[in-house]
This record gives sequence, structure tokens and C-alpha cells, in this order.
Amino acid sequence: MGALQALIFDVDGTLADTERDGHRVAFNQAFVNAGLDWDWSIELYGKLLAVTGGKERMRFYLDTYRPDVRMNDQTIADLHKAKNQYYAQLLEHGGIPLRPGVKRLLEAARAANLRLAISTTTTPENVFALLANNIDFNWFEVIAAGDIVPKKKPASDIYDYVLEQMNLPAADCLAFEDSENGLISAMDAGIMTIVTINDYTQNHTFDRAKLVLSDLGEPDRPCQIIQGDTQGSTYVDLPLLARLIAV
Ligand code: XBP
Ligand code: MG
Repeated sequence: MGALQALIFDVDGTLADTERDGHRVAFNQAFVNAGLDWDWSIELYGKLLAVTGGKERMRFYLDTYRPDVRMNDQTIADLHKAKNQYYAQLLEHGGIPLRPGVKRLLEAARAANLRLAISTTTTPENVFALLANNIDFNWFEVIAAGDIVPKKKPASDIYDYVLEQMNLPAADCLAFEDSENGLISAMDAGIMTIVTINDYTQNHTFDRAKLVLSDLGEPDRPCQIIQGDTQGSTYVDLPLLARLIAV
């Protein structure tokens, strides 16, 4: 049983649907620009998402689909840097909206003096690029991202790091995730987790999640409840979160 003190958010897939039309497109631009014939389709990218971290994902792609190609870590890091530049440009030009309920819940949390943090495997610059179009990144007391910890999700390192930085017990925090790797990471750090699914993650295993929802919902736009008990609520708000964590 805890008393809600902080909300910790994953980024890609949770705050916004950044993978299919953001990171994937930027990866492909970087590949073309480097003269590579790699083309990550929407379907293939879904498989590659099993591996978190863009550099790790490229290595996985090579090992699995292009075992003939040799590429050193520096070249992968350079490609990754180029991809993140394209990603930032893409967000600057079109933007990717936050998912339903995200802004409302963040604003409510701030008004209630709850503490906020980010726990993601993506590169820190990508978090700033996304938030720049949407919300003030200073709202987040800790932005834990990318290579800041040795092991990316599903390892619990990034959530352990956030808890340590905030000096909070896991029992007083709630995590928001969209994927199985993210859920494992948060739960292994001992944090109760709410999952909002998307097209890429809808068939993942979420047995350990407190709630699995289509999205956070809005007062005039109910979310779909896939797993768990929202106790009559049709969208995620602070009273619901406080009730969940108190039992
Ligand atoms: C998302 C990831 C990242 C992004 C790409 O994780 O796995 O790798 O796909 O970003 P999360 P980078 O949902 O935990 O944020 O290329 O910067 O890794
Ligand atoms: Mg995610």
C-alpha cells in the first residue's frame, strides 16, 4: 500500500505514437542518406521493436537480417546520430501529438503537486524534441533517458535510477508504459504500472499490469478497458490513481 507521490512516464508509444511515423521514418532517411539499401517497413519495424534502443535495434537488424554485412559500433553510432537529427526535423515540421489524456493528466498532477519523471530508452534529445512541441520539459523533475544506465529496458535499471534520483519508494509511484519490455522494467523496479496499448504493442503480454487501457481517455472520450478494474472510471484521473495505489 502506498500514498501517491510521483508519476513516471515512458516516452515512445506512451506519451505519443512516435515509432511508426517518427523514429521508423527517420531511420529510413538516415539509411538512404548513408547509401544503404535498408528499408524498415511498418511490419518489419514492429519486429525490430522487440529490441529497445536505436543503436541496439540496428545491431539486432544486422545480426538477424543482414548477417553478411559487417558494421562497427562507430558507424552504427553515426547512423543513429543522423537518424535522431532527422527525427528532430520531423517533429519540428509536423509534430506528433500527445496521446489522449496525457496532457490533461500531467496538468492535473502538477496542480496537485505530484512529482513527475520520465523513464525511457530513447536518446535525451528525442525527448526534448517531442516535448518542445507539446509541454514544458521542466515539468519533469528527472528525465532518465538513453545510455544513462548500462542496461536498457526490459532491465529495471532506468526505473531504479529514477527512484534513486527522486529518493522515493517504488510503492509511492505509478509508471505508465505501452510495451511488454517497458512493463517488465517498471514492475521489476517494484512500481505499479498502467499500460496504454498501441498498434505495435496490442498483442504483448501485460499480465502484471494493474490496468491495460486503450489510452488514458478524456472526460468526453472514454478509454477502452482491456484488463483490470477502473472502478467505474471511464478515463484516468488522479482520484482513480490514488485509489489504485492505496490498496
Ligand atoms: C523506445 C525505444 C527507442 C526508440 C528510438 O523506448 O526503444 O529506442 O524506438 O529511440 P521507450 P533511440 O518506449 O522506453 O521510450 O533511437 O533514441 O533509441
Ligand atoms: Mg514505450
